[in-house]
Amino acid sequence: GINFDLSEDQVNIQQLARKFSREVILPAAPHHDKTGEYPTEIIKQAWELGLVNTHIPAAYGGLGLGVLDAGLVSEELSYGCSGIQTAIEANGLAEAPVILFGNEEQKKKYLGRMTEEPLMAGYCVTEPGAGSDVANVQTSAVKQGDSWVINGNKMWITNGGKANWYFLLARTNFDKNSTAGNSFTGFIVDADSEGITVGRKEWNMGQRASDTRGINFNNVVVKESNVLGTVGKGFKIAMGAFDTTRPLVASAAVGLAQRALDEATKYSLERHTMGKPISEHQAIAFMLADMAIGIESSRMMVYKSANLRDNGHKNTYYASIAKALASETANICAANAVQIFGGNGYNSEYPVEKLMRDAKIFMIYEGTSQIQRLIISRLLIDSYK
Ligand code: CO8
Ligand code: FAD
Repeated sequence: GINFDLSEDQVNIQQLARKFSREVILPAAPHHDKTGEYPTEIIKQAWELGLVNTHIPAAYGGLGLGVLDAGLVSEELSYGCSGIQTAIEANGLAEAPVILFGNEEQKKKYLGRMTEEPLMAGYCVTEPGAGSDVANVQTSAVKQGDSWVINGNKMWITNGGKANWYFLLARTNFDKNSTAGNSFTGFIVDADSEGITVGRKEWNMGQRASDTRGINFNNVVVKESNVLGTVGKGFKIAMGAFDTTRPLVASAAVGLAQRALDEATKYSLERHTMGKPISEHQAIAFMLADMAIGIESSRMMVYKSANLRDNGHKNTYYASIAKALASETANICAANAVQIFGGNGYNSEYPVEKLMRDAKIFMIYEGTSQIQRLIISRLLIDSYK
């Protein structure tokens, strides 16, 4: 039956992540936001505590945590700084295809090294001309002897300039009549391969601690042994990863939303107008209530979508609902927090303007809100046919 209690292990990892986030990440967040400096030292500390690469199975040196466990961690890390959390969780996204579709040798080599040293990884799917429309990816991989030669440009790659290796999606079937499900192949590419040029760090609206870059692949040679799964079946590999990671993006959005609610509630108790704390003006109290409604329902959708995945059920529909709901809730909560802080909310000496800038990307990366609705509506309508 349904049980909303977390296990003792889950409470423990949640507490560990909470303590680390509030004591280490949160105080450092403004510095990384202002400078864009990559949080190498913080990631190293998080890695030592087991808060990075949480889903790598025990056989390859990891903790082998489930999606729900990882969601508890990502919510807490994001509470401190969603930019730092994104840098950390981008590893999980790059690793997901390898965990799901890699062979023993690939897992040992590429997952194993992530648990031996605090390395980063990146997921290279998006291109300058293909973001939502993954089926339009143009990067090509052509077989030559027992290797593949990769050419193309990827864009907006998180950890782009920090990664040790990339998951990369490339077109391998050039027949115009071939379907998306048969046209692409997933590769593991070592980041120091000859022919890779990493672009500048992009200066984004928010989540500035995270490293986002374009990457050019020019005649990059990848061995056959680095093909993930079956040649031609990469689209499903790239999509399959999202069933694990979209609940985690949603949980990070919940973490940001919770931070906004905490900051706004505390401020509303301190700030007085018209002879009373602003929390006693119903207009403010109801904004707080709306934030709580959004956060509690988003968190439940995170738990549900993660729990289904952990129990081996198809969760695409719920992962998209969780992602759309939580990312939009985070934006409403951050905007409400700025409103509740008044003029102070608009100023960078206070924490909430950063939350508002950081929140927007949750509605864009790992599939925009429109793409989540496309996935949800397709599955919904199909279920009525
Ligand atoms: N699982 C398995 N297979 C799937 C899935 C799935 N979830 N979804 C689709 N497929 C299969 C289909 O069954 C179909 O197979 P077949 O050809 O055999 O019938 C094939 O894939 C093609 O599917 P569609 O016909 O549905 O393909 P469409 O071209 O219509 O488009 C989408 C599908 C849903 C629009 C897809 O292109 C999509 O998801 N777009 C959004 C892309 C996206 O989310 N990009 C995110 C990039 S990563 C990122 O942003 C990282 C953020 C930073 C890191 C954050 C830290 C966590
Ligand atoms: P477009 O696809 O051009 O969309 C433009 C607008 O049109 C959006 O509002 C979209 O919702 C809407 N739209 C598009 N198609 C439809 C449709 N069929 N129906 C309705 N509306 C539609 N990608 C990676 O591969 N790896 C990463 O690590 C990564 N990290 C990122 C980090 C950051 C900071 C950013 C900004 C992006 C990152 N991305 C990454 C890319 C991200 O996933 C894409 O930006 C996103 O999927 C949207 O693609 P796009 O930018 O090409 O927008």
